[in-house]
Amino acid sequence: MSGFKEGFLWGGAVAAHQLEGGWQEGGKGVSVADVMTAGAHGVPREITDGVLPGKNYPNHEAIDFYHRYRDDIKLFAEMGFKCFRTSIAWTRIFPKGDELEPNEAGLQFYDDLFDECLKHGIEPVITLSHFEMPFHLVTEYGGWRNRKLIDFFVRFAKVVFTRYQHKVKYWMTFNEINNQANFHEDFAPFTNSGLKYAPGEDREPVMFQAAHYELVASALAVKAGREINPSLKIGCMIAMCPIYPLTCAPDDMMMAMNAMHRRYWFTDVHVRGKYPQHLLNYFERRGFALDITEEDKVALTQGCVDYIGFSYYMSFATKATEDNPQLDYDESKSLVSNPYVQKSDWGWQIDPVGLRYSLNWFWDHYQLPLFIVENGFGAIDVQESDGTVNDQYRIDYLSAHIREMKKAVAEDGVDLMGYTPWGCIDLVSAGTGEMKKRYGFIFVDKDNEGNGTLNRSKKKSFDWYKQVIASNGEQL
Ligand code: P53
Repeated sequence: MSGFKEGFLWGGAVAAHQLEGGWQEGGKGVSVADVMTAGAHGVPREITDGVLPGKNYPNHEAIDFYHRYRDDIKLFAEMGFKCFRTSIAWTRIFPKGDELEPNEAGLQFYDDLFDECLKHGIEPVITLSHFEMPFHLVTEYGGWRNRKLIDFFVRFAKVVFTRYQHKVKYWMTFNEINNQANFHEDFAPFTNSGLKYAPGEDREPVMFQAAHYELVASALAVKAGREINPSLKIGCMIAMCPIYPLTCAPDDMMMAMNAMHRRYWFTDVHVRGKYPQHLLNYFERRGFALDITEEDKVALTQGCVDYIGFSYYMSFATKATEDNPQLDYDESKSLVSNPYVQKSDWGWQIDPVGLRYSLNWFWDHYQLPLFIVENGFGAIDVQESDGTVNDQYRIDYLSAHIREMKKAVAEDGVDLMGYTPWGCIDLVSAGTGEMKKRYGFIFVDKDNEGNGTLNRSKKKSFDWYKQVIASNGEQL
């Protein structure tokens, strides 16, 4: 017996901005993803002041899913997908973000998309905000540093919950809300929260403030969703990269514990509806005066999530150093290489056992159903002359992770709802903007410069994953 429950949600995951394209179709507004150029491993994506001529913005066309989704969903159905995780581009519904009335053409697009999924027996799993908030909310309001964004987000959430309540049961509020724990770099603050920092600005309290407004917005959305339809299941979405101590030295262990505190407190607030004491003490020690009202605190307790969605790609490691007596975690400086695991071409540490550990960690802490909504191997695929792609390395990566996931369920008793590998069809990388960092079971003919036919073809992993689903995880 594999241990995966009946109705286990096997599927695949994507996000609107990384595959749809059609960046100006149907009245869509400019999102934060539309003003990011292509980078590469070690070369950050440039965040430009609006859309500038002569720059390469890979998300504008992406893989043109906007026009090709019917054929793509047919391929997902052929693999036997039970569910398909994507996001609703906020800018299709509220092009600028602060309008009072939604854009009907955008709403209709997702009606059609969800109908197409349901026609094939595929259940849509929807993220509300996946690195694609309206750019207007950045230029006009300063992104999530502004409390007004709570209202804009909740309006958006209510509109889509109401409209799609009979088509979509599973929702998540903010994708990888905890990426912004890495506030020293520019990428996560901008993609998570539309934050651009002034030179020399004290970034950390701004990050905590933005995250707080998002957590309040998430809680209010959960509450509203339940009022609209009590059968909706609304979760959070956390980027899980468990942080190991480099050695068993007690200070290394404490450093790892502090690091986990600093990256995963977001889950405490989503699940328990309140801040952990260690974080409140930290705010006090650092003298951060945050705008957290009594009303906010009530809202947080009333919008606790139904399940925990999370991504898992890699584990991290850290160690204590003498110049850091308080053992504070700074994600841009505190990570060290783990000598026991291999790395991908993009330096991501490959650690299938870390997935079993993560499942247990979440389960031990929160006892809420878990949903692995991203996992996968970004790699350079080579198309043979006959068009095939022999991506055995991807099969090896995914099967090793599914084996560990199976142990977590069958041996450790974790409650797992489903598994949706990331980028089930090749798409634009979020971190680098590249096409060449591929995750798919389906190859898309397009390169980093935007050349290619956009034709789709099956990789070796396509048939492999089909058999995994058909056997409910027995045949790996
Ligand atoms: P890419 C960092 C660490 C873990 C997951 O990432 C991350 C990131 C941000 O890059 O993002 C998630 O495309 C995210 C997806 C993204 C996917 O992982 O950089 O939810 O949007 O595409 C893979 O290789």
